[in-house]
Amino acid sequence: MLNLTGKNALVTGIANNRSIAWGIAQQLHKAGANLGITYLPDERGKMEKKVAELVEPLNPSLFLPCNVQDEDQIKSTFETIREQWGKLDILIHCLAFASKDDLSGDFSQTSRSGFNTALEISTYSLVQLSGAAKPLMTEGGSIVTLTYLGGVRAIPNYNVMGVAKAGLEMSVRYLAAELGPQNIRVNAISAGPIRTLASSAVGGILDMIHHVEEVAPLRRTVSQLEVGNAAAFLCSDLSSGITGQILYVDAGYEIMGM
Ligand code: NAD
Ligand code: 0WE
Repeated sequence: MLNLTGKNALVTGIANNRSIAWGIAQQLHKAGANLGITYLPDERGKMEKKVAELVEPLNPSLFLPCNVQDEDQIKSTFETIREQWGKLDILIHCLAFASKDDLSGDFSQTSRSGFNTALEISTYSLVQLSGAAKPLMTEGGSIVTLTYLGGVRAIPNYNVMGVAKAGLEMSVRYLAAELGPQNIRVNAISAGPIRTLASSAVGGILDMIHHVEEVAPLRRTVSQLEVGNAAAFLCSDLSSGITGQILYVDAGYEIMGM
């Protein structure tokens, strides 16, 4: 049923074995997709080594550095895809960043540079990567990004990231409208809180997780692999009629009023 054999999938946002992108990569691999993995390079090459070791069992046919703040790295990533693969079917956008200073305290005190950085890395990067992917998705395609309820409701301390996610969700709709005629679908998964590198650095994340465990209809949080399964669905022909949507994978938390 869920079959991604013959599909070329680029997965961004793997930092370690807790990354949501790692859960997605595993499920895409399980469904038979051919993987390309990008990582955020650092000066000492530590990230490259760590991510390379982690993803080795998935036999990625491409493994490339891609800092979305660097136009040249994006260009060469898609140039390599064109040369090595010829076509791209699936793009997973699974990255976000805001300065830690801007993820607590008063939202009104967000600096201009902090605001710009958060929206550049967390929001504009989807537009940028989708624009680069478009000419390579010659047989149609599926683009999936990750969002959070803090883009729709005011969640304490999410602050500038909430504005970034609101922009991301609207970008999904405009991209879906533009790319639909080329049979490229664009959707977002709104995941409930999960302990990852990004979320663990946030004060109070454990309290939020305990709150979800008490209130969500399923009385638990979700796992990276559950998000991965939803992503595999959105990348497969099983979801061929779905585009421009925000799919909540949050154990039902979003429907609750109290
Ligand atoms: P993570 O830290 O594992 O992933 C974030 C990734 O962003 C890392 O791989 C990091 O290298 C990458 N990144 C940061 N700046 C970058 C740049 N300039 N260029 C390229 N890559 C860059 O954390 P995660 O929780 O798996 O986050 C993945 C996505 O899921 C994010 O969009 C996040 O907002 C979203 N999300 C997370 C949760 C949660 O509770 N963890 C919930 C809903 C949505
Ligand atoms: O999108 C996210 C995480 C986003 C994030 C986290 C960090 C921490 C480390 C972006 N940038 C950074 N920068 C850092 O330096 N989530 C949905 C997880 C998350 O983050 C929160 C949350 C939740 C949930 C921040 C405040 C409140 C709740």
